[in-house]
Amino acid sequence: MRKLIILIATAMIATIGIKAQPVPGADENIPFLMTFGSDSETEWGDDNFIQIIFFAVPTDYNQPLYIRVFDPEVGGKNDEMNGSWNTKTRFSIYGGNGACSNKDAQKINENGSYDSGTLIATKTFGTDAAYDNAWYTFGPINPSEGELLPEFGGRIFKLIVEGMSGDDGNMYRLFMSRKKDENLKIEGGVAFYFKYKFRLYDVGTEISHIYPYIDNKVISLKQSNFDWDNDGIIRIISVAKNGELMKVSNNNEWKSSEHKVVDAEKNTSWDIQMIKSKARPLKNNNVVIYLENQYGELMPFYSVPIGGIPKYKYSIGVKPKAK
Ligand SMILES: [Ca+2]
Ligand SMILES: [Ca+2]
Ligand SMILES: [Ca+2]
Ligand SMILES: [Ca+2]
Repeated sequence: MRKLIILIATAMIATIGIKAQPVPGADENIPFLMTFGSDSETEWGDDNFIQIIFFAVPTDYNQPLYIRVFDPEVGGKNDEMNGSWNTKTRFSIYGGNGACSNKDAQKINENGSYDSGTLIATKTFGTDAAYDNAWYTFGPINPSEGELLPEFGGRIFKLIVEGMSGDDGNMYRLFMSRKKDENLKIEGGVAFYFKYKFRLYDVGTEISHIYPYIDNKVISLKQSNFDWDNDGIIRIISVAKNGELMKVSNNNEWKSSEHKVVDAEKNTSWDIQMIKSKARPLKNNNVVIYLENQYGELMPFYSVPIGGIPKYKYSIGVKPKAK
């Protein structure tokens, strides 16, 4: 049975993988990932100056792959200046045993052996006009160097982004590519993460999304978000939920809320929508969010929704009257 579930999950990841390699994903509608320098105050929106992103490569892919970073440096366009530019950010790619399966790599507070696995490539960026508003490419990487974890979609690579020093905000985007100099997706590839740090759009008309997959064992989900600055609402759309609200944090604080899973939601994705305040949309709003199941385990969410974007079904969502 477990094998069957893995096969189904792999097949679903394969079908959604077509547009899965940009991070943030196209369906997430998030402008940039974000990591601040380690000397920053957390009230700029980054709670601990580390971001971890995983990439899954299907086991039948045997060509070189590349992990590309848009605007890896901190300066010029896109980034957030605090005083003067003085920030260094290190990007490191890991594969091999433990890269993803080591539980320290799947925790909220990155400490312990979160850098588990085998280091494949690393580069530290300061301010660098050559990579401002432009791509830097890691690779070629041999796909066999990834950690084999079929339940996560194949061979897994881990990208750790660390703010090493300074106090500015690094904005960047990622792409797992078949080519060195352009973004060409790997069929069936996907990205996933256990904790996500990013920039919201500046305008109040944009809706950003994350898509956790609700597997059979999840009966309740607890979300925690940081430094949302009360910028609008966060709500759940699923086959059975039509806008259930999640608690939203203010400046430099965490807020959590717990949400029950109903049977109809098992083996579907949730669409967690982040709807900015139309009345007073904040500029440069950096935020953090993560999700836990009822065991306190972090739940991965995917760069595209597994099984597609869920739509509310009136017949499921309407609760029968109590007798
Ligand atoms: Ca600075
Ligand atoms: Ca820049
Ligand atoms: Ca940048
Ligand atoms: Ca913020």
